[in-house]
Amino acid sequence: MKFGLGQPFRRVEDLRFITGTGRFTDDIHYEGELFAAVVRAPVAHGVLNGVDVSAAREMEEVLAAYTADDLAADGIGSLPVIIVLDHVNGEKMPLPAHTLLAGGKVRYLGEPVAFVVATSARAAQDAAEAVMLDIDDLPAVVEPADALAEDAPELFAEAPGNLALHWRLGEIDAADAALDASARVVELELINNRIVVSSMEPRNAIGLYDAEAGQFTLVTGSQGSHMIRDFMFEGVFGLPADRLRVITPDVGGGFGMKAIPYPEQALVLYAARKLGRPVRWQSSRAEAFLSDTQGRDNASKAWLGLDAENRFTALKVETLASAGGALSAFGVYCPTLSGPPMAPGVYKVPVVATDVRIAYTNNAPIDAYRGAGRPEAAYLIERLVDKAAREIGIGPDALRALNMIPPEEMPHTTATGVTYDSGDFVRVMHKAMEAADWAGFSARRAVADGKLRGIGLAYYIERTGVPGKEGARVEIATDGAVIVHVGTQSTGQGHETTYVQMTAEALGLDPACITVKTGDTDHPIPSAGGTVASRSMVHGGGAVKLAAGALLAKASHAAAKLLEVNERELDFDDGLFRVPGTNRHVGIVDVAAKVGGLEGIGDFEQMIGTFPNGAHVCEVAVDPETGFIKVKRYTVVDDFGRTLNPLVLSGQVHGGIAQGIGQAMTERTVYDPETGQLLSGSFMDYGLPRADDVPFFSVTTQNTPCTTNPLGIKGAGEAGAIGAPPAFVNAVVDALSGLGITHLDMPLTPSRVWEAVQAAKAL
Ligand code: SMO
Repeated sequence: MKFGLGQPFRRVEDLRFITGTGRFTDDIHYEGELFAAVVRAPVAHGVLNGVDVSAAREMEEVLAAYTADDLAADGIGSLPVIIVLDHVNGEKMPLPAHTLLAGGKVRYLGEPVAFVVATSARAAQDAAEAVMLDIDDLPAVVEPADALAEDAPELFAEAPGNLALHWRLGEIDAADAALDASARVVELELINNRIVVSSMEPRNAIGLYDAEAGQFTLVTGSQGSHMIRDFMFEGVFGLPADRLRVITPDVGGGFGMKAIPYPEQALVLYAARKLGRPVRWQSSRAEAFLSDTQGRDNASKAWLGLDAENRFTALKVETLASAGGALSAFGVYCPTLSGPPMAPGVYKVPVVATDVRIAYTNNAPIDAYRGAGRPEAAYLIERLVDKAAREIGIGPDALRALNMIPPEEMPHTTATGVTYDSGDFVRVMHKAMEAADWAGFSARRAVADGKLRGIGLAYYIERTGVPGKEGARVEIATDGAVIVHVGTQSTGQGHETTYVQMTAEALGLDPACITVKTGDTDHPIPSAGGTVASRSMVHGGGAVKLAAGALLAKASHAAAKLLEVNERELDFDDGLFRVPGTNRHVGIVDVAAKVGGLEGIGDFEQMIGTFPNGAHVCEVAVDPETGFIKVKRYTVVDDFGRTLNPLVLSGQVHGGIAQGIGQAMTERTVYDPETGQLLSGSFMDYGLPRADDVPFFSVTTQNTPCTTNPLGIKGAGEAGAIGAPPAFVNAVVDALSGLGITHLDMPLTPSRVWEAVQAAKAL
């Protein structure tokens, strides 16, 4: 099969993107459209005595300036909290309202307080600056540990002590007992640093309202038009979801941050209804730094027990996490349901317990970021295992191999209740070590150029997918055009290519005649879950396979009639139905033309996650004089179950590694601890990795098919960002181990490394 699965088919969308002819939300314009600007809190914490919009409303070109009072008067509701859990003591977690505009108090720098609409973007911006805020400053608190301290300033009356959630997985007492009985306990405290998502295209929204039909339309960059509609609309407007159509055109990056609804998406709809004209809002980069949900931001203490034979006996983790100054839709998901179940990684650990406290803090809300909790779990266990190997004095690979779940024990249910269906971890690890020339490293380490060299190994596993359904519809029109409708949303992953490949293979068609349509709640598909948690190829792929199969069944029936044979006598290959032993045949496109078009619908359900896993090997050279780290080599071997397209797949892994190294080496959101002012509010101050910060990557696969997905696929989108931080930090710690350094917290910026080297030398 020329263009089928497994082929390095070139991305069909790239010509559009690299020639500047992509169509993003900001490229779409409507007659009579208005421009909105958001007035944002200039302080991190304060009592909002008043918002005076009178001067702004008087300005030329300005049509409206809305405050929380206006929204309340119109009965506008709050943003949703999708993940709601109980405290460990059984009490409900508090749910302070996440209003579209702040009223009464502001709780993070950049929180929206007013929404100004004018006939030009410039006029809206000028008017936003004319809105007068009367705020009494309150002390701010930006670190979860500080927020949970006795005398901390309280953000929400509903959340005493700033405790958003106290949650637990497993029995702490049992873990303590198992640790007490262990021959050795290895301890580690580490920080998973707060980072900005940095999507290439900042957020945006255009609201339209058809007063006659009472219908809203929202055009917005998102990770799934259906998700945004279903999560946000009813709760905010009190109207049934079918009154809103959401359209998502091309999107420049989401990484979890665009999976959730934002105030501005609801505000453009509100303003469009009030003003009877389209209202558009485009975030600036500065606003993105302030108001996009951010990732990670938790600190953990962990204890790993080992017996006399170095087998793991128990793992206990205590985590403090930040929620930020408002509870985002999946705000509590990452450090609870997502990360802790994956705490034991690929190892047999009989007893595992995690205690998590999430605190409200005066900074941007926290939500999903590429991996959304699983990177934290992988970072923790892979740093811990590495530290254990160093304390014992055995190779990091040897300790891992000793404790890895062997393939003959699959499926394996962890102590945290997760069932891995498949995987061959030792084999993948050894293949990666071979590809990285692990054996040759001691010679490379010996190079006498003043640099300290180190090699780091990390083995990640993650759980992909959100249990549920995904729909697809495949149509062949009478003119031969093939359209695939799916509800997942590419934000750069190349879905137009991968779904075309799947459909081309299933129907034996030329990829050039297949078009993929996504990003519209009006698409005729039975269900849609959007693109999160590396689920698109697993769930959307399953849906497309079902839909293509349904279409093929109809086509086969029709072809048998046309060829006047029993359907069972037909062969189907390369897009043709043939009667064996004769020259009678008909193409599937001709069948569609003769019967007035064909369609197939798939509604695929997968309730079990897939478990991509793999080994990352990172090699670094650290300059002890400057603290500068050069990544010399980077090697990955992944188990993605089945490769659909090796080009697209490596692209996913490359991007993930860059983001993972970014978090580990250069990225960190910095708020002033006293005032909560943002000190890293632009790319001048925030260290996004650049091309020369990373080497060429060696990325290959050693696949073991997933047994719970009909295509055998394991999700691949987040993987690179999960394996990279522990591999990188393990490598740097290895390089500095001669100085007695056993741990460094991310990001390993030159100053942090230099200071650690100086401190170690002074000892
Ligand atoms: S971080 Mo994702 O969109 O689950």
